[in-house]
Amino acid sequence: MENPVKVPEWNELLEIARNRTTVKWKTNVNQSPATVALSSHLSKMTQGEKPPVVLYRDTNAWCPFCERVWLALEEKQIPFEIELINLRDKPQWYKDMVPTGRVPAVKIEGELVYESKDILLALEQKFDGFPLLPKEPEKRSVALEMIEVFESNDLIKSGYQFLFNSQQNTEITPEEKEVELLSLQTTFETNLDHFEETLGKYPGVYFMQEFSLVDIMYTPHLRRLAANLPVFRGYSISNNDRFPRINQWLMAIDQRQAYQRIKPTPRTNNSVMKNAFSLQPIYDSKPEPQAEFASLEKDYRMEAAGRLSSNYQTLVADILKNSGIKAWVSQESLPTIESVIDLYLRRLVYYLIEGSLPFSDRSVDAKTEQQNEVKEKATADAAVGAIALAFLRNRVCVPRDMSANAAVAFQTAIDTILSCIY
Ligand SMILES: N[C@@H](CCC(=O)N[C@@H](CS)C(=O)NCC(=O)O)C(=O)O
Repeated sequence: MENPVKVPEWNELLEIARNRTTVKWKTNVNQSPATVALSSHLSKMTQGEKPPVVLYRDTNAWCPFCERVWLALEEKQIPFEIELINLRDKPQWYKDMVPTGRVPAVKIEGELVYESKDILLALEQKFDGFPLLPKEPEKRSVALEMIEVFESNDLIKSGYQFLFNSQQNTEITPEEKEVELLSLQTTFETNLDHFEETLGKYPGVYFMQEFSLVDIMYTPHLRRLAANLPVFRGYSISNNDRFPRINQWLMAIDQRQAYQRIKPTPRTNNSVMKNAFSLQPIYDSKPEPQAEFASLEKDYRMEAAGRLSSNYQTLVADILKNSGIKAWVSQESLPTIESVIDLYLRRLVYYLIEGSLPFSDRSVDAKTEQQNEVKEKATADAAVGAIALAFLRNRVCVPRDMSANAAVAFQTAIDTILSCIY
């Protein structure tokens, strides 16, 4: 049966989505990543004027140190350009430019600064709008001291030791492993107790009275630990009555406006651990719950729709190559399969834009032979569509491909469409 509504073509879908979201991105077709979110404050620049800051960050947007700088730039509403550095194949010019060869680095009005802590302090010194350090001298020196001692602070180190260590040690028996894990957990919890206490020193949810660079120093690492420990160690910071202030702090950070387009999702944090660090999830663990409300926000649905539309060729090729479909189809039927995948991706985008599906994937009643053929074709197409969508659902990497809230909208939309297919 013909679909009652024709699904629009890609250029039309892209235009609608772009016009309905506030987020801006750059498209690099045939490169990875194909879309890169731009600074939220570029509109402050007049035409032809260069932003005052260039941020050099990792291509995959996994680096917690880059996240600190990116967050500070957004909090301080500084317009910036982005240069992506592929850490697996660093360009020689970058190695020549930055003595450590590491990311992040920035150029502030042409002047190079590297090391995330030094970058945060330099930004604070050069841009006084939206201050991220207390004005009052005594509090300011407390904040600066906390930033300085961060590297020697055992909290993050003990958290990562709890997450990684026993897995790397293959020589020991399961019983010894259990004892070791318990000891690592106890050390980490003692450090969390101290963190909990420190958060109580000033009124309000943050370290200092207001959100500051101290919070930014801790945010990326603490959120990664909060997302990964439940999955790989069965240990939750977020649902733990022992740490009420830490929980309030994590929630307040998560909701900050400037963080919405930058923060990774727990799911992406978990994938990085699985894929880049070969950690094994514990059998019965579940990822931390995602924020349901986000899927309803139109701006984020449009972002998901727009970034997918900017990038559809790469996605169709990726699905064909890596989902397993290709092994089951003949060379001659590849173009047909490709067009079915393309159609299902457009349906997904249409759903994100409109919030409804005016076409049905459920089988039609087949009374005649001709209807039967149509039904068989529709069912076969739906099977390909289901594989493509199920594959994509877990493929999205945040914030590299889209923001966290857009990814929640994207995954929720896929779940809805899948439930209409079978
Ligand atoms: N202390 C540095 C750490 C930066 C860092 O370790 N960056 C990693 C990525 S998460 C990196 O560039 N790794 C590549 C390399 O070391 O060559 C900072 O705070 O900026």
